[in-house]
Amino acid sequence: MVSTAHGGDGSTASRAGPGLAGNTNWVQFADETDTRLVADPAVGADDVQEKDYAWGDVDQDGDIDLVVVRKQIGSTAGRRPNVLFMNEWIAEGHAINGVLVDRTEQYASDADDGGLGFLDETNDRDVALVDVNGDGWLDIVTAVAHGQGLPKTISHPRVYINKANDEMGDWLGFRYEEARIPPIRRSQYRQADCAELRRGRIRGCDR
Ligand SMILES: [Ca+2]
Ligand SMILES: [Ca+2]
Ligand SMILES: [Ca+2]
Ligand SMILES: [Ca+2]
Repeated sequence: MVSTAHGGDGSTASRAGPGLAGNTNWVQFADETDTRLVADPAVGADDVQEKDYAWGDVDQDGDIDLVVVRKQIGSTAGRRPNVLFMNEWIAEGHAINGVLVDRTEQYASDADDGGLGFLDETNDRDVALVDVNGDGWLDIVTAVAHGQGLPKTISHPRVYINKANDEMGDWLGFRYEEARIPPIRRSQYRQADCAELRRGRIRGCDR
């Protein structure tokens, strides 16, 4: 049998029950990119860069937001800015609920190193959402692939702290805090040009 789930915006989605276990058409997806992704095509629908993703409710308003870290494709030194997509609804002026809007400049460009946070060109290969400082709000941790010879802020992993809400209840976004990652000695990397997050620890990768 096929059951139908109704979304909060009036949309419906079909879901197959056990009786259709062998049916390859048990679910259908509709391409709604044009109406659900609001961004410059170069960082949105037409983005050709290498990407890694993390998703979670970063502003704690009940819907899932999307973090995208970007770099040039492959094991290369090409750096690219990242993107924070916020999940926005009719209440925020959209025609439908569930629209991912590029809010990088508004919510992810704060930094204490004099830079522009997510808008800095970084060679990020990995990203994770985790509550680094234990305040109940998801923070962003990124790890780079190549960074030799570049300043510490570019060559090292980064932590972007979630600034939570202000006293009015409005979410404040993220701030890159440079000192959250100490300088990492070369000996701490088995391969100095490649780092990734495993089990919550920063380690060199084996590739
Ligand atoms: Ca959210
Ligand atoms: Ca939202
Ligand atoms: Ca990047
Ligand atoms: Ca936090």
